[in-house]
Amino acid sequence: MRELILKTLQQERHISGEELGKRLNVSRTAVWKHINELRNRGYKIDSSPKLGYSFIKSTHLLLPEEIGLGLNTQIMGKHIVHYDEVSSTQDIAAELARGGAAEGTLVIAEMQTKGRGRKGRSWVSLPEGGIYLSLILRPNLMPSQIVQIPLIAGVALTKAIKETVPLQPMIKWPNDIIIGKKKVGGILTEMSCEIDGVNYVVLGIGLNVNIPASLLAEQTTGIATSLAAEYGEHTSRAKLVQCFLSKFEIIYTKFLASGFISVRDEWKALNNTIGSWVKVSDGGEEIEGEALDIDNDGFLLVRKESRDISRIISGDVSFSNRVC
Ligand code: BT5
Repeated sequence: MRELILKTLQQERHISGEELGKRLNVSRTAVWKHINELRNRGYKIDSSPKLGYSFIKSTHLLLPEEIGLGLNTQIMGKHIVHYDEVSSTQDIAAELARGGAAEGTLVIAEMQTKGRGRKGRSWVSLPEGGIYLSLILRPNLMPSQIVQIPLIAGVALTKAIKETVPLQPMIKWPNDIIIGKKKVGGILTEMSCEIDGVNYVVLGIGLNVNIPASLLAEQTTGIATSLAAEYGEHTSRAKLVQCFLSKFEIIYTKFLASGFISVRDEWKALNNTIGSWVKVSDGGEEIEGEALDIDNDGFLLVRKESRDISRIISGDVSFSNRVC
């Protein structure tokens, strides 16, 4: 109902409580309660006896109604759960998934106290400046194919950023979004599975949007950047989330139907890894060589100095100045 009220308020310049109630088939008192709730959530809505209610300004929070309004997806983000603060959106989403939440359920928070990356690393999650979201997926895939999900999510996220802000982000294999040499976003995929099938996947996205460069530098030892630091202007996080969900839905549908091969060319067009001299470590062994290509399963192909080619499923990439 709040979403419908907002939509109507944004369409009309002014509207009385009575007319709003009539259109949405609720009482004037119910309208008044919803308007107050919207005001409490940061929306600016004026009211006057002559003109009725007037919509002045949206909230800056990533509220479900703010993301839902104008979202053109069929599955992704059709159910949204919003928190001001959580330990990690991944944990909440996993709990919901275990309880049977539908594919596309989105958990989003203004900040996280224990945001995490891969291999137990932490993700710096500052209040109201970033996007911290987890999306529940229920793909009919083998567990071994789940490593491809961060790759396709990277394509969706990079495309969404490019469409929203005049910047040139790139994907660093396997799960980083980079602008220049700094990291602006990261992707984390966690799953629950049996030997022969996947129960659910939680796809986590962290993106530094409106966080000042100075704050990030303090917290991430200079390796991170934000859209605001690069572009110099504030970006609507809600628009960016909408855009990501819509792009992700298209790419995910294609991926489920035809595999990573159907997204591979788009991935290649957006990545900064292939063609570079890289060191890839997976915690133990380190492989150094030229990143030649990504194969149809999402593995990175690295040609070592010995000319042998390694096929790498996951790891951390660092670049060296050496020319291939
Ligand atoms: C990632 O891990 O890049 C995946 C990050 C996923 C975060 C999202 S937020 C919503 C959801 N809920 C969660 O709890 N997590 C997901 P990894 O490749 O392991 O990179 C982690 C490394 O990135 C850290 O060790 C730092 O070096 C760096 N880092 C940490 N916070 C950062 C930030 N805000 N911006 C850029 N780099 C950061």
